[in-house]
Amino acid sequence: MDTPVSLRRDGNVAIITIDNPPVNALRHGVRKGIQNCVVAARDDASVEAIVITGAGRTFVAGADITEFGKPPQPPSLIEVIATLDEVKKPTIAAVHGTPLGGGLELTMGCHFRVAAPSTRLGLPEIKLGLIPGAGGTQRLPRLVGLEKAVPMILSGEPIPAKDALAAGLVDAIIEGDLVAGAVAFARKVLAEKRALTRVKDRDEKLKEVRANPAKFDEIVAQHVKKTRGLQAPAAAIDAIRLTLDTPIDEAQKKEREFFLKLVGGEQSKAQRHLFFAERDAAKVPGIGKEVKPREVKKAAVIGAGTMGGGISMNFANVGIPVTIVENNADALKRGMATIEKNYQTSVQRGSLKAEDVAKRLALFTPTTDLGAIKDADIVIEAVFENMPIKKELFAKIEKIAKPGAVLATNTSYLNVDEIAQVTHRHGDVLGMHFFSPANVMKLLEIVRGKDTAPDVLATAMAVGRTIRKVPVVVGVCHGFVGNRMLSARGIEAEKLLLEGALPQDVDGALTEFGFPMGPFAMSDLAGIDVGWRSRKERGVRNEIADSLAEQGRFGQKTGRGFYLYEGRSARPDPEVEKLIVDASVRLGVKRRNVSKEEIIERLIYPMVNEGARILEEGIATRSGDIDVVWLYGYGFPAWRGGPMHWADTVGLKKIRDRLHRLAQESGDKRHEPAALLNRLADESGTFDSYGQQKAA
Ligand code: T1G
Repeated sequence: MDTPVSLRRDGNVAIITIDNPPVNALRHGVRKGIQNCVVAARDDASVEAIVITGAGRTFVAGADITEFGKPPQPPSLIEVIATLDEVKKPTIAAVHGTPLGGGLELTMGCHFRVAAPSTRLGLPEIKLGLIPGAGGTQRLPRLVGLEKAVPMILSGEPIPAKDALAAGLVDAIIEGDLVAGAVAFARKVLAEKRALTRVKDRDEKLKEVRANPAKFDEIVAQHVKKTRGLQAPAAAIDAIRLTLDTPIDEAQKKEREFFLKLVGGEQSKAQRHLFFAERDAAKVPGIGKEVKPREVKKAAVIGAGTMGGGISMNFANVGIPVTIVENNADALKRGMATIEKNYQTSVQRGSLKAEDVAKRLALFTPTTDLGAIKDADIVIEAVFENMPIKKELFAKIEKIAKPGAVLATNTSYLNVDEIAQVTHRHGDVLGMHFFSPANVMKLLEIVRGKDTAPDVLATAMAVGRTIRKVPVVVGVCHGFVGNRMLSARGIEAEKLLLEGALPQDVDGALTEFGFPMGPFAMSDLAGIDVGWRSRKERGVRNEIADSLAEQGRFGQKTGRGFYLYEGRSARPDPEVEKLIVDASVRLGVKRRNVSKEEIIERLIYPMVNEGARILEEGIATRSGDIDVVWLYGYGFPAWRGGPMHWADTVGLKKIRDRLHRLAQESGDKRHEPAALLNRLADESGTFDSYGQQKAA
């Protein structure tokens, strides 16, 4: 018998407890259970008040996302809340953990909300490409006002209990036993004969904006971000606007229409795919709960350059002491100055308090003595991307580092197994590939070497989560997952320039697609010279990028690259256009018109093809892992779900056929469809179904 909801009594108070681990999601059985219990308590004359609470680590964290897209089963959440609305006895929601989405909406069917001190309350639907669909856009503004509700709904970010109390979202903070406190609160309401005003009937906080509707647009303007093609933010604004002039029952119907349109749309499907893909990425084959991570209380980072400095900040930001090593005092001084400057920038932006900067800087031990890493639990090397230099350093590190220390390299391309070979503790070595700026970018590619010990991998994953990164485990190959696919895109981008496109055409098509920036603007930001030097080492040439570098055009840092720069603003440069046209002539390439569609196909299809090879080789466990890498490491638009999910929506047969034609037209073997892509295209399969088959 499925009984995720129970009803018990504490004298004249009925207590309804939702118990559906892990996060009390509102699946069908839960909604039905709540409905039945509310009706039972409502109709029991001996019950004078009702408390609704959740068992386990959190109150209801929302609707059950896995049920979206499936046939609806009554009662819906709206029906459950409507039942609550009609209860003439005090109803109190007692919340802890993260009452989110439908969970918070459920509480807004109650007369009162009380919360444990550490509770975080919010409506995160926008992160799933949705809007609140059970009254949230109408009821939250009635409780906290539009100034507070608009940013909560548009950002999807939760607020802490004390802010919720101040805003009127909760009526009391309960220290100690939450349910006992809620029952006492209920009895106080009864004793004081407090008015039982339904949330849906509370308009006082809407009066000011209703009197001056233009104020609503001002509020929205303050909080609406650049949405680059996202549908949910506009729908959320349209729904919230209904609070100004539409009776709530009618407004909730409209909200529901907006919600249903989004839930059936590609964008929300893509963002829901990423929600689960991010959680699946944390599940590493062969690393079950029985594999215990090693304890990490002290970290050491070798190299205080851009990457080393950013990596070190991650540890200090979460209170872990970090030794940062440079091979000379000047470089160390520069590195520490950059770290301090980064912190001061956060203070100016208001995302950090001045006293926190001092606390964090106090956790740094800057030194030029490599010996100082001797008592670190994890050592991360972030020196120049050069194999001989890294090998020489690892040979030294392993002689100093204490037994059991995890030895990680931040290489972005090189062979981690080859680096491990210079040590006598291969099992302790792996890659931890951070992305620049390392103190900001959330992605962490954890490179599993062929001898990396399971508990070392588990330690790196745990450290990754502790420093608030999204860790994804990848195998050893050139460029791992992200950079390997990026190279496939980069080669094609250069070819498109030779064939007729200009940097602004290619970047324009990609930003229109949803990326924050295109390959050439990105190259100018990272520095054209970085790729140029590594290509020179490998004896390969990108005709246009290298010609620019040879002219000292390194990008933003020299004020000119693929674009001309005034500060950060870029504009096309006729000199670059001439350089490109001359290169086409020099290489005998006849220039032609290149459409946006072709640009997108030529940039992303080869990435997908490389992604398929990466899956075949087992460098990535699931296609979802690749999507998470591209979301958090390269700005792939979330509403497209990542390159592999997007490919599934385009259709693998179409992509395979286009790549095949491209291979024939260009003679470039790289475009020959990967075996996996061929197979899935022939079977009308998807990368997602391939992942499920493998997981089964
Ligand atoms: N539905 C189904 N499964 C869920 C879920 C949900 N809402 N939330 C979490 N899970 C699963 C998750 O996949 C994982 O499974 C396990 O629970 C633990 O999650 C009508 C339409 C609550 C802050 O968007 O943000 O309500 O991997 O690893 O880090 O208006 O989960 O173990 O098999 O993330 O402690 C709105 C989503 C839904 C909140 C906990 N709610 N969840 O974080 O654990 S839309 C949300 C979270 C809605 C209404 C609308 C987080 C968390 P597995 P976890 P965590």
